[in-house]
Amino acid sequence: MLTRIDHIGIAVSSIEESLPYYRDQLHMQYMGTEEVAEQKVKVAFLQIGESSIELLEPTSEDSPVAKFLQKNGPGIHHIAYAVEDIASTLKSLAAQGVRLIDTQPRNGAHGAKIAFIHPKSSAGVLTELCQAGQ
Ligand code: CMX
Repeated sequence: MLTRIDHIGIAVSSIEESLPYYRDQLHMQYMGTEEVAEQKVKVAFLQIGESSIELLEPTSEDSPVAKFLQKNGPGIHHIAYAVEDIASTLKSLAAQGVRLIDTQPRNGAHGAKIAFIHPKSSAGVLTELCQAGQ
């Protein structure tokens, strides 16, 4: 069902301040920044092999990422796995009793369809499934 690690999401209070480390010191390829208004975040993508690092900055005080930062400070927020067919993957996981946050896909960055698995089913790690946009 899963084909690779699509990205690792890292919560930051400022993309502008965090980007130089990844782009200029680690020399990851910066792919651009995009706002996902629906989820109240701005995301910057940095390519590393077949995966990427996603820096997540909240765009409002009531953003889930702002709450994460208040509670934990900056750090790893989620891991995302690429899937070919998100709807059938969600159906299969639900049938196996996996607890889902999203039973239906929502819109992610780059036109992707995404869905979150509840961390209670994934050893405390917020887990995202990600079907690439066409
Ligand atoms: N790590 C671990 N646990 C987390 C977590 C995290 N980063 N974020 C939330 N949780 C836990 C909560 O504590 C809660 O646990 P309990 O049910 O035990 O209380 C549970 O997950 C559900 O969280 P919630 O905030 O109550 O549920 P919501 O449905 O309101 O929101 C979620 C869940 C994950 C969508 C939201 O918290 C969030 O992080 N939204 C931002 C998503 C994001 O990163 N979007 C980027 C899109 C770009 C892309 O990747 O394409």
